[in-house]
Amino acid sequence: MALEICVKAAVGAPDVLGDCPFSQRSLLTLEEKKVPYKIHLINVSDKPKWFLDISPAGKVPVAKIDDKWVSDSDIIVGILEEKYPEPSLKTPPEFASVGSNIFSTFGTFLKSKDSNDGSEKALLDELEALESHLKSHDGPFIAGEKVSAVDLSLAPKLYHLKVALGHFKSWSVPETLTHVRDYMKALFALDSFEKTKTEEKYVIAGWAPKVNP
Ligand SMILES: N[C@@H](CCC(=O)N[C@@H](CS)C(=O)NCC(=O)O)C(=O)O
Repeated sequence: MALEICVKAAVGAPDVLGDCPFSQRSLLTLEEKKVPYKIHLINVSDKPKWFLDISPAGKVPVAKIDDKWVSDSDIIVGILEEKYPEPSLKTPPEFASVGSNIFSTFGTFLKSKDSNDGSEKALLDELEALESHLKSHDGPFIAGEKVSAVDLSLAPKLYHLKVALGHFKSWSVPETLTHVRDYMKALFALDSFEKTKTEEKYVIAGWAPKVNP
């Protein structure tokens, strides 16, 4: 039986794949490993009882692997790596935390209403650190020629960054950060990314209530 996975439905469109980067990360892993799966779209504003029964914290993604429901993308991705070792998506430990502060600094900058609060600089510092990693290592991905878990975690987050900052702040990754820009292009061009990405309008709809509460 195919693996089952509950992921977020789009805000305002419960039949369409939504904007959860942790859900997309899990789907990307399944796609890269070519594991067949069945999706359940969860409207997180109106969670069905069966979903709350399997996910008491009410969070997506949740995956049914070997008849057991498992929460949290870190855990799901870890189990998938063990159960389906080929192709390996293991990131060498020394690269595993590259870019790990980008999503939180992006979120703070996106929601900021004070242009002098340092939130843009905090994000730029993180993007510059990524630039410097990419510049000093062979690419196109963080661990080299092959895509690995760290890229699949970062890809949806960088997509949210591009779409939401472009929309709400007319902001884009500076042109000087050429390696980051090329890295984003390489991620977004993956077949697995194309197949699992959220339409831009739903990324915007997902962030809108957080940007303008
Ligand atoms: N650490 C979790 C985060 C999951 C998470 O925050 N999911 C959000 C959507 S992106 C969610 O389910 N929100 C619904 C809610 O909190 O009610 C993971 O990696 O899976």
